Amino acid sequence: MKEQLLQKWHLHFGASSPEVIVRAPGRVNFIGEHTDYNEGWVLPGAMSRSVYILVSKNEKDGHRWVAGDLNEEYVYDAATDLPLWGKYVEGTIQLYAPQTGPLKILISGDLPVGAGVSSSSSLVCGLLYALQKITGGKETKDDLALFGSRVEREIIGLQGGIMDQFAIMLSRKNHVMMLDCRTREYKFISADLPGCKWVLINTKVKHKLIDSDYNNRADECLRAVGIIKRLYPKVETLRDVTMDMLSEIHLPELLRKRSLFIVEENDRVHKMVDALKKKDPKKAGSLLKASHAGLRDQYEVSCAELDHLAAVANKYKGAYGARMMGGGFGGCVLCLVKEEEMEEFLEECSVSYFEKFGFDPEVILFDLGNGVEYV
Ligand code: GAF
Repeated sequence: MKEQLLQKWHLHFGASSPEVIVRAPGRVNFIGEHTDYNEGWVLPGAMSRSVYILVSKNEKDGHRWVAGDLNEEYVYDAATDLPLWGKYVEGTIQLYAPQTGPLKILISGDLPVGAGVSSSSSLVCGLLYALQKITGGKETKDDLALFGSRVEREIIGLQGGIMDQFAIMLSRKNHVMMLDCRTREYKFISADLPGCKWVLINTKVKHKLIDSDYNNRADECLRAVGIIKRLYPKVETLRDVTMDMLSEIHLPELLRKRSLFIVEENDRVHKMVDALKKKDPKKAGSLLKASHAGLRDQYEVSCAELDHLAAVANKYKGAYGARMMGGGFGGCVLCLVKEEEMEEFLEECSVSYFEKFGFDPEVILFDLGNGVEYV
C-alpha cells in the first residue's frame, strides 16, 4: 500500500517525499445508533479498510490538495468553491492549525464513501493526526477526537456526537470500544464470537448526512428532553430518561417514539456487551434485530434498501441477526453470520437484492483494526 501511495504522491507533487503518512480507519458500530449525541453509550470499532493521508508543508506553491481516488485536485484559495471533502480539509486546518502555512495533501484509500462507515470523520481524524505531527502538537488522541467532532458540528453543521471520532482515533485491534459519550470513558471488549463472522453489506444507496433528516432527529431529541424536564428537572439528555419516566409523561407521539428508541437502544448496548462477554451469538443477533426494528419504525432513519437487506438477512437460518448501521438513510447493513454459512448467505442476500432493486449490493469483509497510526 505504501508504495502505491508514494507513487501517487510523486505523480502529483514530484520527487520530494511527504513529511507524514497517516492511516485512518473506517468505523463500524456494533450497536448504539444515534445514542452518541444523546450522551448515551455506543459500541464501535475500527475497520481494516482505511483512508490514507499524506501531507507536507508547501511554502513555495500554496495549498494543493488532491483526492487521489476521485482524480480531483485543488489549488486552494479561500474563494474556491470546494466539494464536501475539501470543506472537511479546510475546516480541519482552520480549527486545529490555522497558523500552519500552505500544505500539499494527498488523500487516498479503500474506504467506501457515503456507505455509513464514516469516511468523512476518517479524513478529518487522519488529517488532525498528520497536522499534529507537522505542528508538534501535544494533544492526546482523545483531545484530537473532540477536535474532529467540532469540525463536524461547527464547520459542516451536522449535530453529530463523538462516536466516530473516538473509534477512529482510539480503537484496538480485534476489539470494540464501549464508550460512554457523557463521561468519555471507554473500555475495550473482544468482539469474537465462536464460529461466527461479522460482515457488512453496502446497499450502495449513498447518503450525505448533512442533507438528510439527521439534524431533525437531534432536534426532536432536544425537544423531548425539554418536555421531560418539566417533570424531571434533573434530566439533561435522553441518556437520563428511563422507561418509567416515559410511561408517566405525555409526549407527542413522534417525540415519544424517538425517545423510546434512544432509551431502548442505550439498554441494548449494555446487553450487547454482556452477550459478547458471554460469547452468546444468539443474544447478540436478537439485539441486532431489535435495533433494526427500532431504527426503522421508531427512529425512522432506515430506507427500503436497508430494510430489504436486513429482512433477508434476519430470515436466513445461518445468520444470527442484522441491522442497518450508522446514521442511516442508506449505507450498510451489519450482519452476524455462522462462518460455514457465509458464502451461501452472501449469495442469497445479493441475489434477492438484485431481483428487487436491479443492482448488486457490495459485500464488505473486514477485520477490526487499530485506530489512526503513522504508516
Ligand atoms: C453518524 C454520526 F456522525 C455519529 O455521531 C452517530 O450519531 C451516527 O451517525 C449514528 O449513530 O455517523
